[in-house]
Amino acid sequence: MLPGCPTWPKELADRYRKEGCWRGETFGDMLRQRAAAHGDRIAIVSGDQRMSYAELDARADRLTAGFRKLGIQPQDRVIVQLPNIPQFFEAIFALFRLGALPVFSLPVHRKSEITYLCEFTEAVAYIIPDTDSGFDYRDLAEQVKEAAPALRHVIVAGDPGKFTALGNLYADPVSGMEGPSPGDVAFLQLSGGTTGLPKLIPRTHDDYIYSLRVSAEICSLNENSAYLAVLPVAHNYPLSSPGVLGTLYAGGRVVLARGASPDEAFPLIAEERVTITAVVPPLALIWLDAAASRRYDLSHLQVLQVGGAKFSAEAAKRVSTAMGCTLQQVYGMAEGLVNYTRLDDPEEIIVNTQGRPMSPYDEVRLVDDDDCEVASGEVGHLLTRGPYTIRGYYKAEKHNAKAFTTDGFYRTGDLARLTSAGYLVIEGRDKDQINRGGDKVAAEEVENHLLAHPGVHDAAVVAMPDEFLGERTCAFVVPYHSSSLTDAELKAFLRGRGLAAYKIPDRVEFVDSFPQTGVGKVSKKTLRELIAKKQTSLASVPK
Ligand code: J2J
Repeated sequence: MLPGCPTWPKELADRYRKEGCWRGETFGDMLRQRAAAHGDRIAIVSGDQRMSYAELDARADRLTAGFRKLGIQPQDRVIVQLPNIPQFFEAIFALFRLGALPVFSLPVHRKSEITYLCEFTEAVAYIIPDTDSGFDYRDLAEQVKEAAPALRHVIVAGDPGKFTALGNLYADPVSGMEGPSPGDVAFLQLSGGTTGLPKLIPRTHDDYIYSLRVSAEICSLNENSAYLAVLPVAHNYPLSSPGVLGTLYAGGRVVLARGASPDEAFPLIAEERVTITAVVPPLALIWLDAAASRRYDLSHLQVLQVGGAKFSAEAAKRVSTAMGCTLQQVYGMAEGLVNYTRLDDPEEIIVNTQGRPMSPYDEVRLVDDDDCEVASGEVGHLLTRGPYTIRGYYKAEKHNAKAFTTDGFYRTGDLARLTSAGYLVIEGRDKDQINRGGDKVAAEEVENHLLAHPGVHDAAVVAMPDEFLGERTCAFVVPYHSSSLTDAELKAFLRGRGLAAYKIPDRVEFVDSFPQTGVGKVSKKTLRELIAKKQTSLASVPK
């Protein structure tokens, strides 16, 4: 087991095995079995390219050999920053077979995030595309290498420039290689984050495959299913709920979209006869409007999943008519627990709740500030524990003591209530995070970057309501008296530090001081109210 990864106590692990949750599978075996069962069936569609299960299996084997030749060892960490392309799958299955650990980063991450990931995980390699969406990842890699010299290899899918070409690594498969055990950590997933530095989530083969299996069952996936991946596949939601891996688990077809707009996604839904896809609420709103005016055949689409942030009931009501399919609300987290509304649930539940836990072994508690259970139907802090919810972040002992209870429940930071039918309704959040339409921004991380500016005395980042994204970010800044800071200057400063674009504050408010709570802490609640009010009064000014 990788050092620094807390795991389940023996009696619970034994129970999860005995009850058949953990079946002793690994990702490497899973692909091998699917290739044996449906070798000729198409696993991945990307543009004109169609890759069968047998091909994916063989290419992953050849890449495993290539990675090994390069010196990548079991348990080595490898940053994977690839968009929705077939090489993503070849690379991760090759790493899984080797027992090396993908560290999933998102295509939007930049120098600040990637350098941190490299350093913190002591990554030996970094896998990127050459360019994507007009951005040259080789330039980014150059900056990252300078900042993290321990990084040994930059591997490029496409034109490698001065780095190593992924395409040149495929080698003759080696036999008799001992792979990882089902209980081993398979990869590190990125947490949405609430602290200055993002936390890493260790997921084992056993626990993650269990979550895929149950998710695929709940979504009725089978060999005839086609899942359209519009969100970036490295994110936990399109990766596993049931996502691309759940689809491969079920022997279905993964269709990769390079863009999420209706003009890119709708033709794919029609041509590839897509049966299920997953979006975040702002994208759902765009699709709902577009479905009325575009004449694409969406008739094969059975399920539109919406999750990652709260989907309003008003919008939820429109899905079945506008898209001609069933809405499934998904409330999940990379740390584990995922909730789904069921496909045959009554409309009232589908529209008004964020689903119920996928597994009968998920334990969910709603508690008050003193960790005492709230009365039934009341809003409380949601705590959870179960067969696919982590017991601690990677190398984060101090933080883990706060983020988990002594009996191993994860403190989700979400405020929820349970309906009488056992469904969760998300009512808010008590974590220091802004959910920008599904993109999570840790306030403290952005504040630390702001504080690095010599003209900034203090900074507090809070959410402000937004009709489209649900929330946007507002940075309240106390400048030094002598400074003549501007909004544009601060944003440019953050960009210059290599912060991902979605973390750059949408709005900056300069103030003389911060309102305080009774105990002298910055009152973010007051700041949130302040900016919400300011927005409302601005909105009501006659034009
Ligand atoms: C309200 N808040 C939600 C929802 C997530 C499936 C689906 C989503 C994620 C994900 C995921 C929400 N309504 N429907 O990993 O497997 C907020 C909560 C939660 C946090 C987790 C999956 N769905 N959220 O979004 O790790 O605050 O995972 O704790 O990115 O998103 O974020 P993340």
